[in-house]
Amino acid sequence: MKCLTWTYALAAAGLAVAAASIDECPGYKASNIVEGDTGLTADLTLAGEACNAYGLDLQDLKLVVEYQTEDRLHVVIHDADEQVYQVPESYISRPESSKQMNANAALSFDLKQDPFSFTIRRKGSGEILFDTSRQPLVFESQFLRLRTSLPDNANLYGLGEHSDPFRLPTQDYTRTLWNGESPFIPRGSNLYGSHPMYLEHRTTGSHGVFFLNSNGMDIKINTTAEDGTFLEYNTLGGILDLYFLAGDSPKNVSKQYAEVVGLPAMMPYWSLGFHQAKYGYWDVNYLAEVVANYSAAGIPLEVIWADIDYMDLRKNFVTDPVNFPMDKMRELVDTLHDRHQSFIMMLDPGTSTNTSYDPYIRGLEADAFLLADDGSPYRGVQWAGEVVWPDYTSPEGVDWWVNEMDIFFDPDTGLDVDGLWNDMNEASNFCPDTTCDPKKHADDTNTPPDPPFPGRPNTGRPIPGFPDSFQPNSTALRTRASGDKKGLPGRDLLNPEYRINNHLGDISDNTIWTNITNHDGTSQYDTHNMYGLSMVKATRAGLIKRRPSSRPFVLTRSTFSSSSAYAAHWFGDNNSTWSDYRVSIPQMLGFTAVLNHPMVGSDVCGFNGKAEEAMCARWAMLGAFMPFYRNHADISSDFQEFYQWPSVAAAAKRAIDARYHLLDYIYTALYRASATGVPSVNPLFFVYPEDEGTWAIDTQFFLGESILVSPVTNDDSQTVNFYLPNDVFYDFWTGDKIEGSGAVVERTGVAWDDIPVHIRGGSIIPMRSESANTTTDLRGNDFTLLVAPGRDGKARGSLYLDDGETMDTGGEETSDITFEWDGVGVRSTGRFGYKSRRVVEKIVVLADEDDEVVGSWSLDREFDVEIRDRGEEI
Ligand SMILES: *[C@@H]1O[C@H](CO)[C@@H](O)[C@H](O)[C@H]1NC(C)=O
Ligand SMILES: *[C@@H]1O[C@H](CO)[C@@H](O)[C@H](O)[C@H]1NC(C)=O
Ligand SMILES: *[C@@H]1O[C@H](CO)[C@@H](O)[C@H](O)[C@H]1NC(C)=O
Ligand SMILES: *[C@@H]1O[C@H](CO)[C@@H](O)[C@H](O)[C@H]1NC(C)=O
Ligand SMILES: *[C@@H]1O[C@H](CO)[C@@H](O)[C@H](O)[C@H]1NC(C)=O
Ligand SMILES: *[C@@H]1O[C@H](CO)[C@@H](O)[C@H](O)[C@H]1NC(C)=O
Ligand SMILES: *[C@@H]1O[C@H](CO)[C@@H](O)[C@H](O)[C@H]1NC(C)=O
Ligand SMILES: *[C@@H]1O[C@H](CO)[C@@H](O)[C@H](O)[C@H]1NC(C)=O
Ligand SMILES: CC(=O)N[C@H]1CO[C@H](CO)[C@@H](O)[C@@H]1O
Repeated sequence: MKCLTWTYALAAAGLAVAAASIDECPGYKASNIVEGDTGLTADLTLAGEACNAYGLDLQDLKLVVEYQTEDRLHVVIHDADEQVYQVPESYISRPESSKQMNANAALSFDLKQDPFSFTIRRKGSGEILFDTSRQPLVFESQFLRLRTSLPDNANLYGLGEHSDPFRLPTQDYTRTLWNGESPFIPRGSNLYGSHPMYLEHRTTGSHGVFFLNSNGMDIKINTTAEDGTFLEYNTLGGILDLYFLAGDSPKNVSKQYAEVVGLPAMMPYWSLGFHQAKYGYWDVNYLAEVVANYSAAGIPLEVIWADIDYMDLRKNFVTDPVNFPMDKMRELVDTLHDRHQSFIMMLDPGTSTNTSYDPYIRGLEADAFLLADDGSPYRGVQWAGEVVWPDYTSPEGVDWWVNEMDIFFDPDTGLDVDGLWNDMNEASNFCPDTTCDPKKHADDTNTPPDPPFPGRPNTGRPIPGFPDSFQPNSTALRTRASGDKKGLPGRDLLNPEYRINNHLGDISDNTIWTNITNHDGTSQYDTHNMYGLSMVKATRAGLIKRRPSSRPFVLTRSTFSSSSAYAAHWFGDNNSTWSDYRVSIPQMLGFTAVLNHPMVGSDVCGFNGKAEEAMCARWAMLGAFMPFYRNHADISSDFQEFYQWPSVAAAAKRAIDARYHLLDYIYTALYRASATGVPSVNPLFFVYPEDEGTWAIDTQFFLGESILVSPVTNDDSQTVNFYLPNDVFYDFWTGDKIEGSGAVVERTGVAWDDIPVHIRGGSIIPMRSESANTTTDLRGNDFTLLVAPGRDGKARGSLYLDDGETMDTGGEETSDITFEWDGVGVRSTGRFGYKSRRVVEKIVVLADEDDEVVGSWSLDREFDVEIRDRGEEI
């Protein structure tokens, strides 16, 4: 192995190294620049005296630039020895590179040698998109800094998870990325997930920048007199691994990001139904009663959820023998299935250390858990009291988890669940900090103490002797070093000198301590933000093992870039307030449009606190137009099922009725997202990128690309002012035509069971002609095509059909049908692999006088139907 850099060697030898201020950091000098047809490499050398501001400056770095596709440029700056931690492929596999000839690329990379900086430009226009020249690069053992200059008041989106405006502030703003338990989704803070991806929109187009780095970080966005507007990454480690995405339409940025991190998983059809959950459904009878009460109220319920209440003393994989006895739970699940309803249960990562708990004993034998420095399982406190946590990145951890799922969810002897819910996976630890004694803390907080903890053989906590990590070459020119990319030795993994702005305090507070080593030799310090990602990968694997041909459904609280390939996401423990009702829209837009996460939603009516009737009615309607639609509340909150208030029940019925009419339209939007990476829900500027009036809007959205939703957002109000782009729209409820002029429209007297929804002219919406009480019944209904002609008199739309549940049919048994209206008739073309017995039974053309034609057009093959007289239209 090569020598460490000199400063590093000094410090490792215990010699004092002087620290200077960050402003005195010398930057780097580039040399040995080798340009090839598909990229470039260079050596970077520290350009002066080390500043050692928040760690030790690394002397020698390598720059590797690769033109990966026409639209994607990859820039990596890593330590020459490749010892510094890099995100392992086991979490996120890297995209294929087609190794584009530099000459064909949409972006260009230019380098300044001394001091080293670089710019990314759009070829053609020469417009600069990213420019690091205003500040020297800092690359230290526990701190990296890179700043890019931006246009004044840049339009930036993404960098989730947060509860801030969709278009991010450009003044005095810090986006901290460090996954943590975040009750009440505080504004301006780190929340449950980390996605270092932003989209910037300009009059000249959109581009994206994805920083593939899992370390804790502060991303500072600010505007100062000297420097104008800038964005600055301040991260606690890892390497600089940047993907530049050329766009230039906003939607193309979304697709290009999906190409990097992977396409989202397709959801089962049933998961688009309405879901009900609550922490505090205290026995199996109660679950059944909620289901029955929904039926009695005539409100369609698709899925009932069991929170941790079902567990025996809050332990995964065991039901409470008194309140949720297994035989009765099995009966519940069978009954739900007979009624065409589904059942989802919670699984937390924290695993009880109770010695009479078989899953724990099996996990110990399997070496499934994260280990402390003495080789015993690392312990903390979670719902089950003293717990250990699986290492989901290790084969031992995954196999153990999948096996426990196999046993507990065995359809013949256990619970035949339809989907799973992964919570507390940031990971949350009720031990507040590194002074916490888990047993004592569990005692003090009245979590029953466990019997004495058994010793287990000291495995020596080895850092496994991996061969040089194999990575798909990110450039043909890349040279490989001897390092294992698992992290520099000698770092302070608990208290790095640079303090990120974590709302929970130190980086080890309320989570798995960051000095814990994973089975693969990496540290929680580096991989913390991906714990939830590793958990959902294992949970999905477990679901696939038990039903290999069924599309799994997993819901997760914690996410990282690429989680959508495995799970849906809800926005965590919000509050029952108007503010959190409103903020669910920017939260959704961040995830669907920028972060490649199409299946998302918030806890409808709010999780914490008491839901007010009027707010819950509004939220019931808004939630129905979001991809994931679930009412959920805390144990300490009042019951807030929609049937609790007549007005809310009325709103929910109307909303669910509309949602179910539109369910195949929504399903098609999710299919499109999973097949191509385009958003399931679009901000207005994704559809009207040139209209500046749309850029900051985050109280309205397009479900898919054609359904404009403009809810009342003010507290207790019946008035809404919403923006209508310069285009033609049709009221979804009445069919009335309304000409938009790129201005705000006021709507008063919006009843509690109403929500303004418009169809964008130029669209054809495939709808089920009738709604139903379950999605199974819904699939038995025929279709109506709603044609909403645009200003040019034309319209188009599409419909994706499959059986709703089979995995990977390879497209053969699916249909993807395009409908086109030319002013005279509707024509259908496309792929017709799904043999449906349902037909299009009606075509309605919205106009000043609606045309309506009844027939029976098969969805198994093309049709061409004339609706208006050829002479009648222009
Ligand atoms: C933004 O810049 C101002 C002026 O220099 C400074 O006072 C403030 O701390 C900066 N904010 C952040 C988040 O860095
Ligand atoms: C978007 O990407 C497609 C290729 O996927 C390309 O044909 C099209 O020109 C791009 N459009 C814009 C506006 O970037
Ligand atoms: C179901 O409805 C009955 C009758 O209104 C009510 O007494 C009961 O509390 C409800 N149960 C649940 C679980 O909501
Ligand atoms: C992590 O830090 C804690 C608190 O200082 C210490 O007790 C523990 O031994 C350390 N664990 C490891 C694995 O280094
Ligand atoms: C361990 O679990 C068993 C079975 O649920 C329970 O009876 C016992 O009280 C638990 N022990 C502790 C220390 O919590
Ligand atoms: C990576 O590059 C090296 C050096 O050019 C070459 O020997 C190796 O075959 C490449 N591997 C792949 C997977 O392209
Ligand atoms: C949560 O909402 C309740 C009303 O339901 C309110 O009283 C409380 O102040 C809110 N808490 C926070 C932290 O916003
Ligand atoms: C749904 O169920 C209610 C009773 O719970 C019934 O009145 C209604 O007709 C059903 N709707 C459909 C479409 O089957
Ligand atoms: C904790 C938190 O973020 N609370 C928010 C709740 O809603 C109010 C407005 O109603 C916000 O001002 C708070 O920031």
